[in-house]
Amino acid sequence: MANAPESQGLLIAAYGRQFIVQTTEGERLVCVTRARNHDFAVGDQTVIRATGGGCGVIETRLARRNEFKRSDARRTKVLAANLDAVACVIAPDPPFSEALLMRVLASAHEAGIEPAIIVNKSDLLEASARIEPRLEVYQRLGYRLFKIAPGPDPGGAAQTVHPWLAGRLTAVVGQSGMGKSTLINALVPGADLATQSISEALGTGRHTTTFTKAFQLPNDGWIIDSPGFQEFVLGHLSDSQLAHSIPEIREYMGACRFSNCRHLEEPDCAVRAAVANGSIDARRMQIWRELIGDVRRL
Ligand SMILES: Nc1nc2c(ncn2[C@@H]2O[C@H](COP(=O)(O)OP(=O)(O)OP(=O)(O)O)[C@@H](O)[C@H]2O)c(=O)[nH]1
Ligand SMILES: [Mg+2]
Ligand SMILES: [Zn+2]
Repeated sequence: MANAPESQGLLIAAYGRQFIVQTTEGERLVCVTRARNHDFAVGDQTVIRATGGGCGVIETRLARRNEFKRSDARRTKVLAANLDAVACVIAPDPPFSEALLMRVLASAHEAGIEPAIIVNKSDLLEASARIEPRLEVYQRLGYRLFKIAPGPDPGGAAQTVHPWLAGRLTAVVGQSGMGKSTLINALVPGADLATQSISEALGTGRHTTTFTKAFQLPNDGWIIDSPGFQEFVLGHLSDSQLAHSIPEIREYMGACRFSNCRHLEEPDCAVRAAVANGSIDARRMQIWRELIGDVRRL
């Protein structure tokens, strides 16, 4: 079918090596790629060739405006491309990892993508009260926070986040069990995503969502569901990119004795001085030490 006409489309879902592309005419095609070229992600603008029967081949993609990435020990993975925003979903229960949250925010910052923190399960009042002091740290740092309960109150959740999502391409990311798919079900009528059952939630961290998929929002814009993660390595960032991506460290840029100060053991470190006098949150600084160790290892 080498001479079937080419068309352009948005890559809206990735199931391993199979993709779904929505063409500019609104048709959805199940697509494969050419041999050895798997460099595609949800959010890519692709050039495809229909092969009949609702199928197609992705020939190439247009240059990306940005890439939202995470690494593991072996490689760097593009989770989604051409994003306007990344929403990191956390919840009071199961407990969220603040280290993972910081990593997601750093990765978004480095890619030039606007972040927000979505705090799910606000109906769990006692557990929510326990995480409140930590949330205030993030609010003070200037991050946008939404507190919602898409489980019991889908309508309220949709109303709260919709203005921020409207007209944009947003990826929803975070640990397993935080309620990402529950939120998308609240936002997209008919999305009908499987969510974790109570018995699974008590199990050993199994992920319910296993694919990355974009859904069209009713009032314009797209939202991407993604599988939960337990690890989010920033091996693709240099020490200085990492430092730039942490707002309170960025603020002290150039104030330490050494210009390449890593704020660990170095003498005359302005960042550690700020931690000592309480202007920088100590818990975040502890996570910083883990982060910089991570990058060095890779
Ligand atoms: N109490 C309460 N529970 C919620 C809320 N939102 C989601 N849940 C529950 O949290 C569990 C996990 O929800 P999911 O939407 O499957 O979580 P997920 O983030 O998509 O998980 P993965 O797909 O594994 O990454 C389910 O049992 C939901 O019913 C909420 O607002 N309040
Ligand atoms: Mg899910
Ligand atoms: Zn320093």
